[in-house]
Amino acid sequence: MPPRVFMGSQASDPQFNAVTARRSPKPAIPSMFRNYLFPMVSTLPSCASILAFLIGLLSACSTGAESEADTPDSSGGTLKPLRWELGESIPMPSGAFTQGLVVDGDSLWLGTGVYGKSRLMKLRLSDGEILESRDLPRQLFGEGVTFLKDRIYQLTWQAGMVLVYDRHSLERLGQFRITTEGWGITHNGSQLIMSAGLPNLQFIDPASYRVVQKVEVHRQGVPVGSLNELEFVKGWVLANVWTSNKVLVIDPESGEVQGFFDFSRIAADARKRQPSVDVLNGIAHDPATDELLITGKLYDRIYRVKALEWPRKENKKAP
Ligand SMILES: [Ca+2]
Repeated sequence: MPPRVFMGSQASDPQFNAVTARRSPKPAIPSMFRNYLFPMVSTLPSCASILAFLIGLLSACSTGAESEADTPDSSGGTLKPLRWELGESIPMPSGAFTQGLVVDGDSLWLGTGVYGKSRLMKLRLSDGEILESRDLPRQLFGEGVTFLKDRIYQLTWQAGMVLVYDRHSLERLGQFRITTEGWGITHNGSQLIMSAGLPNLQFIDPASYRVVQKVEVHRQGVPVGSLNELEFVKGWVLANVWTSNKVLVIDPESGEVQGFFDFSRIAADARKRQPSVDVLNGIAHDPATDELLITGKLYDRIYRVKALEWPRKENKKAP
C-alpha cells in the first residue's frame, strides 16, 4: 500500500539520521502532492499500485543518498528516540483526514482536510463522540487547529487564509491572511505558532495577525523541514515530520531539535487495523493525564501515550 512504500526508509530507523537527512528545506515530495495523492489512492484503488510506485521512486530518489548523514548530539553521541509507553485509545470519526488536534478540557478539537470534506469538529474526549461539526467551504482544504483564549484558529493548506471561530459558539468570526501554506498550528499562551512545511516556525501575534518572529528549526546546523502538526507541551514545540513517524521536540527559542519520539509502533498498529491509512499526523496534550494524544490521517483511533522522558531543560539555548 502507498503509505508503506512512502515511509519505508524511515519507519525502521531508530536513529535521528533520517529526520535531519533532509538538508534541503524542500519536502521530499513536492508540496503540491502532499495532500491529494492519498485521498486519490483511497478512492481509486485501481490506481494505487501505480501511485505507490511513483511515490516510492520519488521518496527513494530524494532521501536515499542522504540517509547516511550522521547526527551527533551535543555530547558527541547520536540522538536516540525518547522513551514512551502506550495507553488507552479513543475512537476517531470515520474517514477523518486528520490535520489538527488539540484538547480543550473534556473535549477535543479536530480539524480535517480534503477539498469538499474539510471540517472543524468538537469530539467528546472520553469516547470520540462528535459533539459539534462545521463544514468548510468546498474550495478550502483544512489544516492545523488550535485555540487561544476565546478563539479557535483553523489553517487552510494553500488558500493563504486562517479561519477564526468563536471557541464557545463555533460561529465563524472571520479570517486572516498568511503568506505561506498552512500546515500546523499551536500557541505558547500569547502567540500562535505556525508551521508551513518549511524548516521554521512562525510566531504570530493574535491581536494584529502579523508574523512577529520566525525561528529556524535545525539539528546542529542542519535545517529540519516538513514540519507538520504542532503542539506546545512543557515549553517545547512538538512537531510531526511529514511522511515519517517521528515527532520532534524543538526548543522554540533557539529552534534546535533536542529530541524526538518515534511512533512507528503506533503507525504499524493503525495500518494493521485499517490498511488504507495515510501518514501519522496529529498531536495533542491532555493536561489532565499528562498524556500525548497521537493519531494520523484516516486513522480510526487516537492513541494515548505517556512520555517517559523529555530532553533536559538545560539543553535549551538562547537563540
Ligand atoms: Ca496539535
